[in-house]
Amino acid sequence: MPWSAQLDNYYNNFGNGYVPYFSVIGADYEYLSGGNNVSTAISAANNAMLGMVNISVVNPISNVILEANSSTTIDISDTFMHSQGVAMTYSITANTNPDCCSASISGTTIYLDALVAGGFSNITVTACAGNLSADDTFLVTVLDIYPAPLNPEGIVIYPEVSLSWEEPQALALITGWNIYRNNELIASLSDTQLSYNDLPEDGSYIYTIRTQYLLVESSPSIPIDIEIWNTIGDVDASQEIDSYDASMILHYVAGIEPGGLPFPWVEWRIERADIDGNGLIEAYDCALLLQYIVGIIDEL
Ligand SMILES: [Ca+2]
Ligand SMILES: [Ca+2]
Repeated sequence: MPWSAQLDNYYNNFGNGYVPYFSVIGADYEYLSGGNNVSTAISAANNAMLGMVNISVVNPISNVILEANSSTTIDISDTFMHSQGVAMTYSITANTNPDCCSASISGTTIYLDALVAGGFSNITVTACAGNLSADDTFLVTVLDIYPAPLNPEGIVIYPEVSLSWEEPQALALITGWNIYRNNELIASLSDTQLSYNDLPEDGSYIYTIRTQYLLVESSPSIPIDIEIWNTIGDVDASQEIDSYDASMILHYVAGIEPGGLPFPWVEWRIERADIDGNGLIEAYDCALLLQYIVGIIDEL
């Protein structure tokens, strides 16, 4: 911000009836008048200029993205400016997440140590000179180069296993996803596909998903444990046997679509509803299921 750095005494050039004045253009856009007295005007202008002495941020520090377990330095010798060129001292006055990235300063050099991937921290540097100070805050984001998929989930909608996951923040370009069932690769997907439906045989499985980065594959995601069984009696595949399953059988026998399910039922549902295994779904199957639910019989 420019302001007048020089005041000239034109007193002798003013005749009677002139009012000497000085306008000072600066941070406060002040208009100053010395009345009819030049020394008062000069004094007022000088005081205003002294009042405008400040420290400003002239080159803000850029945000940085760092790989976990890496270090870097930032030169801040051009970041701040004192309007009168007075020497300043610098310190780190805030670090919102030091567990993610530690910061220290020596002279005009900031030292950053990126620690834990997947986080960020806002770091503030303060320049001081006498009673004056100014802050500059920048963002440090810490990432892995090749992180695994985030928040993997799997649900059973018999007979399918429906898998989903989220894209991690990565320094490298993600080109796809690889699906593993019991450590065996079963599918490779494009980068835009963030879900997958598997149709395994009944059994217990551990699914993992890995991120593909061009030529590098990430470590496995958190594993997903899945059990998928064609359980006799669990007609709605809710993974438990209750009176709703018995109700579905009765609806079926009465020729009413149970729970909005269309006829004919798929083969696995018919197998689950035929409790006595005689090849037919009848009221007796419902009766057996109810006896099991209330504890009259121990097994189906
Ligand atoms: Ca059920
Ligand atoms: Ca039957």
